[in-house]
Amino acid sequence: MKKSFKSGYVGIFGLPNAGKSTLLNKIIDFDLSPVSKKPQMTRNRILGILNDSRYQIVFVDTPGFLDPKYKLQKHMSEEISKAARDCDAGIYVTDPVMPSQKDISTADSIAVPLILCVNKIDKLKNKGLLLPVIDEWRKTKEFAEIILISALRGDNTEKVVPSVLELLKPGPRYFDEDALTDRTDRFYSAEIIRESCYDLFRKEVPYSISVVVEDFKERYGGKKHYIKAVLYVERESQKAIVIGRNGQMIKKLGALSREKMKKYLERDVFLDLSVKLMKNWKDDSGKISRLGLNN
Ligand SMILES: Nc1nc2c(ncn2[C@@H]2O[C@H](COP(=O)(O)OP(=O)(O)OP(=O)(O)O)[C@@H](O)[C@H]2O)c(=O)[nH]1
Ligand SMILES: [Mg+2]
Repeated sequence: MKKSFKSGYVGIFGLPNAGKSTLLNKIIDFDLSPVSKKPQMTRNRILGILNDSRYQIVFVDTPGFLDPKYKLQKHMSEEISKAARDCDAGIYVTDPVMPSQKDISTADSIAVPLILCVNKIDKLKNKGLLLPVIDEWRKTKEFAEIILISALRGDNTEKVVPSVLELLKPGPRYFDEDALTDRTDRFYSAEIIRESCYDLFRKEVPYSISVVVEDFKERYGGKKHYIKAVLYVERESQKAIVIGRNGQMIKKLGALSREKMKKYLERDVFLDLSVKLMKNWKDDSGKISRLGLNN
């Protein structure tokens, strides 16, 4: 390996819904981390690895910062703290508006060198409105760089990696050259189902769902995957919503998830979904752990 080979862990931080996962997916050019219109999509740290002959950057997508109100959110906050502790540099993603006190204090709480990505600039008709926003951020914290981006459209996202590389030191390759993530296909299959739940269900329902893949097998010489997953809900009433009248909703959920899984796994998928009740799991550390959310 050449001496100048660079590597490092780079956390992607920000408030819920800022576009962190969208940015990660854009950088690694793969729909790895689930994205939703609704906040609090990401619950665990997700690694997205960018490989090149000159570097390996391990991006760490994190849940959005929030004040934890129940045990699951406490777990999400711990995921952020772990990522912040372990990374060499960070990207802070924010909306293209005047930063709130929460946004400022959150960015300030991260100790590693940070690049500020002001995201969603496609939403602004008048880019001049960004000048006071940038000024405000400059006053509050010293960033290694400020980049105005649209993670969704890919505007200026090509500037992110070169800026990150400026902050990284020579280092080893932590993962295989062809690795994209440290998580298994099994993990992502559960995430795809959860993402589809955010698409289909309203109000508190998607937040009350946890997905466990109980069986994940290759069939027909690897041509097809058999995936058996259970959706755990917190209340009996939610079970009825997820199943829907005559099983309509769970059928819809199965069809939507299966399409995304086929794309992700590049295989045909047989998906077996069921719904079970696990009372108030979101506020019970033991249950959160049994659901595999602590991994
Ligand atoms: N218009 C616009 N929308 C964006 C952009 N980037 C992300 N979004 C949208 O913002 C929403 C949230 O995106 P995510 O990537 O899930 O945000 P996140 O920060 O990972 O959210 P959490 O995981 O819940 O903290 C989705 O509907 C995205 O499509 C952007 O550049 N422009
Ligand atoms: Mg996310």
